[in-house]
Amino acid sequence: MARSSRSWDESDVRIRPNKKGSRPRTKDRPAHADAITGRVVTVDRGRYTTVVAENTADERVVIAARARELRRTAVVAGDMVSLVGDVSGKADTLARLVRIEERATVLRRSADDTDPVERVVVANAEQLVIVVAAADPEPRTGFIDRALVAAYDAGIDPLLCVTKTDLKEPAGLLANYDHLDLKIITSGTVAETPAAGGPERPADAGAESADAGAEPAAPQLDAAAVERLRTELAGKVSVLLGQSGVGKSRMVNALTGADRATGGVNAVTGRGRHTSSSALALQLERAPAGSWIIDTPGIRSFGLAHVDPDRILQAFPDLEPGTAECNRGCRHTGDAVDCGLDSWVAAGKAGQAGEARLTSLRRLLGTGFTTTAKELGEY
Ligand SMILES: Nc1nc2c(ncn2[C@@H]2O[C@H](COP(=O)(O)OP(=O)(O)OP(=O)(O)O)[C@@H](O)[C@H]2O)c(=O)[nH]1
Ligand SMILES: [Mg+2]
Ligand SMILES: [Zn+2]
Repeated sequence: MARSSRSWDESDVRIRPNKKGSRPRTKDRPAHADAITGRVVTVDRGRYTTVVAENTADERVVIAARARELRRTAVVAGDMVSLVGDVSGKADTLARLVRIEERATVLRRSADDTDPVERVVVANAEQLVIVVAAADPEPRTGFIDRALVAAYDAGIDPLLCVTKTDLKEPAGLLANYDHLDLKIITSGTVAETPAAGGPERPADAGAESADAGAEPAAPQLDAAAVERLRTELAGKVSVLLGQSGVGKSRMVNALTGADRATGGVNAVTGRGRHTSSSALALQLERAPAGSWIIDTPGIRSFGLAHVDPDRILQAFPDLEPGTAECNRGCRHTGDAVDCGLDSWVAAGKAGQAGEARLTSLRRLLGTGFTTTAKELGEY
């Protein structure tokens, strides 16, 4: 996939202007009856890397450029597209991407809650894996709650994956979600000690190398956790989303056998280094056909400018029933009079975390819904 297509540029695929000076009519355009379907796995400077003939002997990577008529349309990882022209996938060939198939789902976010420009993160994902680290960087429930709203709004099933449990016990964080029907997978590294079932040494391996004082092997991701996640991802298209440095790419490598770069976390700022710079879809290893995982670059904030406030409430199923007692027109914000959510939470109906959950909901509902990017950074 690391093929170079530098010898091509946009002008090679541009449709010549119509000599009569009028726009070509639809019926004059090729119908593209011979088009084949590809799955966009990554996008880089106007080049779309697709996989065609998936799971057949002909499966191959085809690089494509967008046809001129699509130049205003965002094509993202996960899109299914129609390709024409040279679809051989041979070195230095370039196919033409002429159509985006209808998307089953669209995961969107905006830079902040006031930014009217929504970005499509990925298309056709069936599952959103919200990745947070138990520590380094510190987890933020606000981020998780926002991602849950975005998943709910997009009709995508959420799953919470908490990494780096070797650094910190995640119980406190997870208590927030006790009252939610949310699938949670925890993962961490384990130091591989010879006694812990590593490959057996030959009897003549020598006394020094078997010495307990030998250099311990680098900690590996806990294989059982990776397998639990693999089971959840099997047969679906999933996207991993989370802040930089939480371990998305490391997990993707473990699941796919890929060799994505992974980076550290800055000791001063506690933030990741934004190691991954574009979304990339990869096929899961040891899983049925159609099991894809999309690794994405770390994001700092999850703006929800595009989400209707009513849908935000619905993404809090532990609280939502409490609004039955509200006055008509109640907006359930902190300044609302006699909001049913207060008594619902006070009566313990949303569990021990009810208070914190209500605070989180109200932060999202805001007063006028004008959270800025700077405030989002606090989540
Ligand atoms: N201790 C510990 N470190 C981990 C774990 N998972 C990942 N890491 C480390 O965390 C660092 C960041 O991991 P990445 O996989 O690059 O994180 P990312 O989420 O892909 O980051 P971006 O690409 O910047 O968004 C790397 O040094 C990983 O080795 C874990 O379970 N425990
Ligand atoms: Mg990464
Ligand atoms: Zn209310």
